[in-house]
Amino acid sequence: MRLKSYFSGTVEAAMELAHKELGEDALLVNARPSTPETRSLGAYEVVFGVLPRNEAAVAAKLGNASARVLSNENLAQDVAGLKREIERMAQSLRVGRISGPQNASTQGSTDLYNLRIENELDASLAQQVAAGTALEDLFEVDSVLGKRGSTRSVVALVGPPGVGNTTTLAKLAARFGLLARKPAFILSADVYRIAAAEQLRSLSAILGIGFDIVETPVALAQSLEEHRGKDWVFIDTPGLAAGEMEDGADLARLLASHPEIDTHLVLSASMKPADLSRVIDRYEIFQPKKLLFTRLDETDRHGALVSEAARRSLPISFLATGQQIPDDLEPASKEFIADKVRGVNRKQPVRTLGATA
Ligand SMILES: Nc1nc2c(ncn2[C@@H]2O[C@H](COP(=O)(O)OP(=O)(O)OP(=O)(O)O)[C@@H](O)[C@H]2O)c(=O)[nH]1
Ligand SMILES: [Mg+2]
Repeated sequence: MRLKSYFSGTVEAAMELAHKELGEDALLVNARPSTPETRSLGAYEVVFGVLPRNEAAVAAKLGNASARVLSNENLAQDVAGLKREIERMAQSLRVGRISGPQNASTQGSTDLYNLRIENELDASLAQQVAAGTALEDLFEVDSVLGKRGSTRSVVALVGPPGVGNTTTLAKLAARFGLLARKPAFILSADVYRIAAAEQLRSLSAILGIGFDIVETPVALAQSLEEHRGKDWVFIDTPGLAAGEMEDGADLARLLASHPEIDTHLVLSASMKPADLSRVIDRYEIFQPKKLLFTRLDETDRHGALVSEAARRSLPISFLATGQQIPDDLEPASKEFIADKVRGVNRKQPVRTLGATA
């Protein structure tokens, strides 16, 4: 087993260099902030291992390498112990999950690999975690519905088509409207998908909650005024695709200009990180106050939830985990999300939704 330390400004840059020089099979053994003595060489010391079967090829390649690669004599002394550990890691990585007890020397690399590659956490956040920041400190959650201090809760869900806007609204209305046993009302501003609005009307009837379709932002504003006495108002909006944002501009202005309205941007947790980021960019016109993620049941990669919540400084409000109304919805919990990103399976703590309001 050959070990090489790379000093670099970022762990990613070191990984790139190591993969170029040592080959794609190079194993990330450890990543840690440089010591004061070695800091001038780069902010991070990242150690890679080359499995015995690849050593000859790498040795030949390294003969011509011009990059700064430092041998670490101390690490060489630990080769025998590390070898066993690295082989165990390699085996774990092949099956896609690190498992079992780990010692401190493998924890950093395991975290980094899991966070960055397996869970698609933003590179700089993954580095922060590898350097000791708790995942839970990177983002916020807030599942209190409505504007704090307001006498009533007005909640609007906005988001791209098909992510589960209407289903989630129905879950919220069913659980809060019914549990709280306070007057509630559902307004649908979705005039594009009348069938879906009619489904919501039927559900409202079953729940004994008032329902109306509002065809314009002006009608929505009037309706909000009309239902001033309702403790809960839930507003469903049409899912707007990239090319339809202009159609939603008036609605966006109305929702953004009403400080009382608690607008949640509904996003699918199974979207690719880059797409997720683009969707959030385009929904900025709605000035959402929270991010709500659906389809957690459809993905094992949760890093992007934390990346986006951190990047936008927006709390995560709820997590939808399936199609069942009202069961498959839970208030977001930091521990649950952080465990998901770490690759640990933990059941979302069961909390009474009504109690959070
Ligand atoms: N697997 C899974 N499916 C979900 C979830 N939430 C909603 N769905 C399903 O996604 C489909 C679309 O849901 P809708 O609530 O109509 O989505 P929408 O965003 O309102 O769609 P449009 O209004 O047509 O843009 C339905 O089949 C839902 O049952 C979830 O958390 N997990
Ligand atoms: Mg809908």
